[in-house]
Amino acid sequence: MEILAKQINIENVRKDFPILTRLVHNRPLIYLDSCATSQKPSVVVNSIKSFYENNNANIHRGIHKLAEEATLMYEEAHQKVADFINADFEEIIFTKNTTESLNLLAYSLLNNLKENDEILVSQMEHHSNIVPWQQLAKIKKLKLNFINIDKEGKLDLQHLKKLLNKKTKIVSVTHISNILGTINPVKEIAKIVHENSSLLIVDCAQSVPHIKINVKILDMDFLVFSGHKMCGPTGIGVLYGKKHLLENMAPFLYGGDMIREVTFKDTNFNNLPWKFEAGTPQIAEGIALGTAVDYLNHLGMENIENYEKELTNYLYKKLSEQKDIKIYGPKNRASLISFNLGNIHPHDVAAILDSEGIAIRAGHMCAMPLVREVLKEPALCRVSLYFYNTKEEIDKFILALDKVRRTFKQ
Ligand code: C6P
Repeated sequence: MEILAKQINIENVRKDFPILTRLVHNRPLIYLDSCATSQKPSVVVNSIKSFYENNNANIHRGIHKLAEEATLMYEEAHQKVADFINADFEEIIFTKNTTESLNLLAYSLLNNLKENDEILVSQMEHHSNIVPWQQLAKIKKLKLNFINIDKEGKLDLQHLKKLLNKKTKIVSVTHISNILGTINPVKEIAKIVHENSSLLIVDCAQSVPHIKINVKILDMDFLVFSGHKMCGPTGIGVLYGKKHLLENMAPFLYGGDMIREVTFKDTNFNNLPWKFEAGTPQIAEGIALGTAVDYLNHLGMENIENYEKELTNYLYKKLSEQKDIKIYGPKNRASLISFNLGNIHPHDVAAILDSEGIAIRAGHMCAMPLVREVLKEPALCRVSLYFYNTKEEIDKFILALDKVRRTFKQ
């Protein structure tokens, strides 16, 4: 097996992921669907097992030993996530996933908006960054506008500038498109948005797992991501917000743990971040997310980024050599490629590849408006890579496309 970047010892890394040795339809699994969810290293799986076997208790409630341990572990996980993106402890709220983080923001921020205020999102958003705004805009009689993308699949910053006006209160865009692989220039967008005194939310579901994020440098007001796409378990997500903004926002959910004092008449809310974490949270999942962060730090985010860049360039070259393949999105991209193979339906492509043990995603990838209304396609195929993939897997995938062609006589 060829070792690409010196810093990532791919043979050792793959040993950390037991699932990568399993067979699918009697073939070695080739997992090319990490954008949907990443695989989990043993340390993360063991972290959940160990918590339940050794430390399980509710947090912020008991004064017994187990409760103290669980609380400490859960709070330490917040600190690890905060350090990972250069935020402060109070600025990290654990949610269920990116979707819940965006809903929290929509419900909480829209409280303060008035009729005809405007929200801007882009044409390349995932449903989770469209539907909450769309539905609440209807109820509150707000306007939702969409920033265009250009022919190459990049965000049209001139159009963003044109759309911004005094009524624009919130701009919410993705950092990396889960369809096009476009990497949006967040720092530049933050400058433009802040010059208009609007708030900037960035959906980092597809960036935090792959590239080093520093909230102080990028200067977004809020950032959201999911633990399960970055080696963590499902059921745990993150909302980062600048402290002064979170302090002035109303809670999204009300109940236990998010309060300081409750009387029959009224309630005082807890300090950050707990004001936004009502009820018993995902304790084991939060702690395991902390372990995932340790694991990524141990590999080094820069090493991950460099290795994935090399793999992506290789995949892009191989796919572009095939005359019947149409690639969507810019050449300079994140580690995912959406494509179509001749006139073969993406579901058929994915099904034949699956029979070869190769997992890709096919469909609209939860970005129906982009796929149908902008790209004018019913569906797409998508290969998405992570640091545990290899060039050899890419070669096998490219070879398997011939089987698809033979099956459909193209
Ligand atoms: N995209 C994909 O296969 P959740 O489901 O809440 O963890 O993540 C939602 C989400 C939000 N934004 C972006 C840019 C995303 O890519 C996703 C999840 C997966 O592309 C599942 S649809």
